[in-house]
Amino acid sequence: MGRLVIVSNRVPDPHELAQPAGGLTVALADALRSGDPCLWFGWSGRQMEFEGDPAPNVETHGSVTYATIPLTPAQHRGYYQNFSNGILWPLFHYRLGLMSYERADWFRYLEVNRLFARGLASMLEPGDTVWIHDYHLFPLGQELRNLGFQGRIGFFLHIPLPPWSLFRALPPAEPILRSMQAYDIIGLQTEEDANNLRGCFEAEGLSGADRVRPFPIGIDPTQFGADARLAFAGEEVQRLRDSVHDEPLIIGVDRLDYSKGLQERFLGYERLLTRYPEHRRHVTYLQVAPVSRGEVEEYRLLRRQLDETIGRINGAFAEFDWTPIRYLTRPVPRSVLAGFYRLADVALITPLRDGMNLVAKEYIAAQDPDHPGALVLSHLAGAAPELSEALLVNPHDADAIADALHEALTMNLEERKRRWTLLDNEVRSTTAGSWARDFLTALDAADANVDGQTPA
Ligand code: ADQ
Repeated sequence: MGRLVIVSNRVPDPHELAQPAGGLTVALADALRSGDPCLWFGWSGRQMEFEGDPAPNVETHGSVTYATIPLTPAQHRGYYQNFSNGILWPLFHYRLGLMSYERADWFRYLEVNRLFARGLASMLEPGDTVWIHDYHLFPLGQELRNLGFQGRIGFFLHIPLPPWSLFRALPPAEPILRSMQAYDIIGLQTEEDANNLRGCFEAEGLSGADRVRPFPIGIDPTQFGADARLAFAGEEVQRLRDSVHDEPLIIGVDRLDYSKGLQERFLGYERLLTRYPEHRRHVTYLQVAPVSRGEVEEYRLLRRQLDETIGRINGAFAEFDWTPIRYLTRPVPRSVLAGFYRLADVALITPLRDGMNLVAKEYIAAQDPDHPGALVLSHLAGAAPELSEALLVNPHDADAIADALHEALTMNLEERKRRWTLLDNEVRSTTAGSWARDFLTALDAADANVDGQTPA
């Protein structure tokens, strides 16, 4: 049997794999623990000038071999900052107005995908199964086919995929969709995303709709629950608990990203304080939002906007002994966050669009079954169809957020338990491990797809 070969833009630090930090690594860690030989290929995170193709840096830890290559500063800017995060990310999160397209960036994106393909092809063996992740690497499968690789190649998209009416605004829409014909299986987070991709293929007259399937990603709820119980007894949770004096705590945890709806969320919380003044001087909202992609202009602007909004709300509503919003842009270790989730009475998670949103699932897994908190969740998160027993809100509607927060803060224990039990069953039914296994089983069962053509 051949190896599993995982390709993603970033490769986790092998020393941190026992305590992985990002959504993708968390989910894949389970698949890797099986002990079968695996190769993980991607960018090293380093930028340097080089001539010709850089040789991959190879390190083996247990059954996993990590192979990484550097990028030049120009490649990093064009492929990663501009095309992936300045063009694909906003468009795929339905924010066409934030997309700033330059053809030169598309060429860099292709150049890096070809660089990845050449670096990886030199390490591939005939029986290998390749699993490519996310929007940075759409054309990689086709580039591997062009170099003669005939084994199975699967692709999973972690972010939403917009309908054709939006997708077609991307100047290289056609070559990107065409390159996806090289995949034997294409996984998306939700049925809606899968339907959108099928619609794009159809609009371009491409086959491949039968290879598109939803595979909603999950977490490891048993492990996360154990982490939460441990952290709950720790010093940080004790300090947080002492600081709120048995008053209600609302928590939000997101990367500082415009897709997460933070500005709208703060306005929704402000509306709560205006329309339900009984919560003033009692409730505390803790938002953890570590800075992300700080080199992209749009993210710097967002950070300034949030600083101003929070300053204004705190200035208007605070008392000398009470602050309505606590805001951290420093990262908090996941092991501590898990305890904060368990302590919080309400989680407020209102992305304007989100592929899945693992924080929502982590909050559920962290709860005490005897005293669970309530989840307020955007109906535009990929997690919403599964987590339908949450208080679902439209994240653009400040009054809807205020009403849902009030309902969450005043919900009786019986109703909280009823909803949480159903939510917990959902979170346990699709885990990180089952997600990876389901995808790989489907990929294994797919007809091998040579030269991007489905066999007749
Ligand atoms: P993200 O946009 O990063 O992921 P999300 O799924 O919520 O969004 O979070 C990923 C992980 O990062 C979670 O495990 C969370 O605990 C951690 N994290 C988030 N904020 C943190 C913070 N402030 N401090 C420490 N850790 C934090 C992308 C897509 C999502 C999709 C995932 C997985 O955008 O829609 O769910 O990939 O496919």
